Amino acid sequence: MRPRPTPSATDAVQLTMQGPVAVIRLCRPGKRNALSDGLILAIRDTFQNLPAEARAAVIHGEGEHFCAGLDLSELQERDAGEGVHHSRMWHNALDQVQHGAVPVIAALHGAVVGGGLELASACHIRVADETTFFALPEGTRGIFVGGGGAVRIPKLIGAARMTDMMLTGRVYDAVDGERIGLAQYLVPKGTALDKALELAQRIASNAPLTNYALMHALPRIAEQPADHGFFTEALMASIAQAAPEAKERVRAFLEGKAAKVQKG
Ligand code: 1HE
Repeated sequence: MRPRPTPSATDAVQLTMQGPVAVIRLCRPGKRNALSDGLILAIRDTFQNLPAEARAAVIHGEGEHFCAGLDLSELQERDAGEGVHHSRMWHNALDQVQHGAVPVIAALHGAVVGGGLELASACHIRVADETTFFALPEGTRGIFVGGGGAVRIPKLIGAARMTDMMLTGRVYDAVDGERIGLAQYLVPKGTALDKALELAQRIASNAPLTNYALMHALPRIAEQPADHGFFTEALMASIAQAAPEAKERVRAFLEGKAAKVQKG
């Protein structure tokens, strides 16, 4: 078995804090933020070790593209066992994104392709600017998704659309990507990061237990048979509403001290 790769200076992920929001930047623009083993491990380590004060996170890419997917220059001949371990390494890293400490928003622009789309689909919200395009070139390259895309992408757009993307190399532009559910927000060129930061600040002000329920309980409830789902929902609802913070927030509304719901 090949030695375990480690992040190097060229596989950089930069972490900065903007108040309670952790801003994570893929810094490999020369290679279009292609995901080398080192970069995948750097992403894993960054999400595993977020500062305790982080309440939400934003991930974005330096340069003209969010991410060009798997670093194809590392795609050497692997035997079946090594291939399984490599894919499981990606699963482990992207699990830190999806099931880490805080909700994660992907700020997308340019190419969001292959493993880049797998990374984006592990995030909780995707904001795409007008330059964004989505593709799964694995089919063209003679390979298959291996970073959790087969599980996560059909949940966003359905298996039929993913099959089409992989069989035909279909590329969705930002408008169609938002329409089919690859992104939840479509914004003007160059503004995805600002929009993602605005959303993250808002998310960071939620009760942490509500955010936790949305990250950890909702996806599991959605997979459960209805009867189990209703029961799990009741448990989660009761835990959330019993928290002192929930009581304070509800009291503030009833006393006219909290914001009303406003038309968008
Ligand atoms: C790369 C990669 C890469 C760029 N691995 N080196 N992903 C793909 O099949 C997408 C391949 N990339 C592209 O189609 C294009 O590069 C882009 C549309 C993303 C950007 O185009 P462009 O014109 O801005 O850049 P470029 O000139 O193509 O690339 C600049 C450099 O980045 C160049 O290297 P250089 O040394 O010649 O300067 C490229 O070789 C390099 N580069 N993309 C390695 N992906 C867990 S399984 C997941 C499976 C997959 O993700 S498969 C899909 C892989």
